[in-house]
Amino acid sequence: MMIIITAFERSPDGGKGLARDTRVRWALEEAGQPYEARLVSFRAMKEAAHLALHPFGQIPTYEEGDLALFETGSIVLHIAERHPGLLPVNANARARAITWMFAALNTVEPPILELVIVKVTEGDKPWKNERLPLVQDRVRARLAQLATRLGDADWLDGGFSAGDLLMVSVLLRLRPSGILSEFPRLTAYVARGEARPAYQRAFAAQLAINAAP
Ligand SMILES: N[C@@H](CCC(=O)N[C@@H](CS)C(=O)NCC(=O)O)C(=O)O
Repeated sequence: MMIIITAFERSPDGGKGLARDTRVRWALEEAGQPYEARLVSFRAMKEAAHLALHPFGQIPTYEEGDLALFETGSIVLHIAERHPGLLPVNANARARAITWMFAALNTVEPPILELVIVKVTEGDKPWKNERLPLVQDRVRARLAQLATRLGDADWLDGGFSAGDLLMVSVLLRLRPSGILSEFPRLTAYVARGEARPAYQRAFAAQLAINAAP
């Protein structure tokens, strides 16, 4: 059964891999699963056909036969549970890897999203300049904790897992801010993720769409 995901017809980042379909593509590439991407415009994302798949009118979605999923955490977990390579076999190690998936999305991603909101969505508001340093410091605090836990290890808990896949994906969104480069261990961690052949294929696939005339 062919897997179909949705992605932006035109990604706001112009194809730098920051749209969230990249993390789903990456998981599918790690799992060796072929897929097709159905591209949606911003208008189509808010129309009934897409809302039936994604109640919040966003990308990505994931369809496989009669299964339809939304939310990248759920989609990556679904892929990781069905195919080897993204979750350890040992039950406790698997539970810890899933914990890192939640940590990426529930603890590390929210302050990073706040930063995007202050800079972009609320970029013209009078409070921007007062709020920005507060949000930047909240991001730095989280990154410092994460860098301490990572230490000199390559990955968060043993071998590469879906936890790392989501954590690297979340951290990548920080790169344009320059904050990531304040944390050499995390910079190297993200670079290790990006160097994975599966990531490179995922990145190239989304870039090809956005580079098309
Ligand atoms: N928590 C969701 C977030 C999905 C999300 O924010 N998608 C963005 C693209 S990266 C989107 O569709 N934005 C357009 C919109 O919200 O209208 C997930 O992880 O799947």
